[in-house]
Amino acid sequence: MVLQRIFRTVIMGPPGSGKGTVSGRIVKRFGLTHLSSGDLLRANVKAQTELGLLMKSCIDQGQLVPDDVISRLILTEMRSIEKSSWLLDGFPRTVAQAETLDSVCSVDTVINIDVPFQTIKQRLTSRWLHLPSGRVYNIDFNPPKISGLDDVTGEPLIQRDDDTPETITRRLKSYEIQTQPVLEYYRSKGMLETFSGTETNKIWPHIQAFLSKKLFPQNEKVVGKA
Ligand code: G5P
Ligand code: MG
Repeated sequence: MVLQRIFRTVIMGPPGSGKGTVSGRIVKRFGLTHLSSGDLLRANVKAQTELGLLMKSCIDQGQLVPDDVISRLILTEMRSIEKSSWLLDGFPRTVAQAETLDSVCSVDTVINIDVPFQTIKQRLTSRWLHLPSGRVYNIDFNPPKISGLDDVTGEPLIQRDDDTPETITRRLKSYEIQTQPVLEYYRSKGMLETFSGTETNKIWPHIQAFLSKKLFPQNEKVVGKA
């Protein structure tokens, strides 16, 4: 199915709520271009760019990087996909970032994945990542076909330096203090759509149905009097 117009969506949720996992499904199902602030930062750390070297300790300690740094990085990347429908994952994370985003484009909808913190802690310590693509695995939920290797490329998987129990606690705290106000920001604008649960496989059909309706309203059956 071809989209009739450009569609811009943001996916939010606490660390480990499944933003990356659900984004992968949205990309596959709806063909949106995925832009993840965390993946971008990790690529900079891996490539040892000046920005990556400066931000590594911030990320490893579970703190947010400064608003101006991440905003510049994301807005630069967004320029190369401005003619595509996209899905922003991990940005905005503060009200200041949300205002910056608003100043350059209009977002159609904000998907909020709401998963209890207790569920998250268990998940993140068993997460494995394919760094170049951002593909995520989990020993319990979606293990790779061959242990330690990416299903698509066969390249080695890594564990993130910020997936230790202490850093996960700090990331959740920073989410509560700095990111939850962003949910309120979008809620007050009538843009927030929240999906709650403890299992991605149960949440996903609802997100899929919601996006189908938003992206292809013409396919919705008209129910009414004959
Ligand atoms: P990131 O990279 O944006 P977070 O902390 O927001 O990191 P994270 O950890 O990437 O979010 P996620 O994408 O929400 O989590 O979750 P995921 O990877 O899909 O799923 C987590 C695990 O659970 C995986 O192993 C997956 O397989 C498994 N899983 C999924 N569903 C289920 C399920 O139903 N059951 C089970 N059992 N498992 C499941 O940001 C990282 C850092 O970068 C900086 C900050 O320092 C941040 O801490 N940063 C920013 N700083 C400032 N501003 C910004 N905008 C920034 N963006 C990034
Ligand atoms: Mg992620």
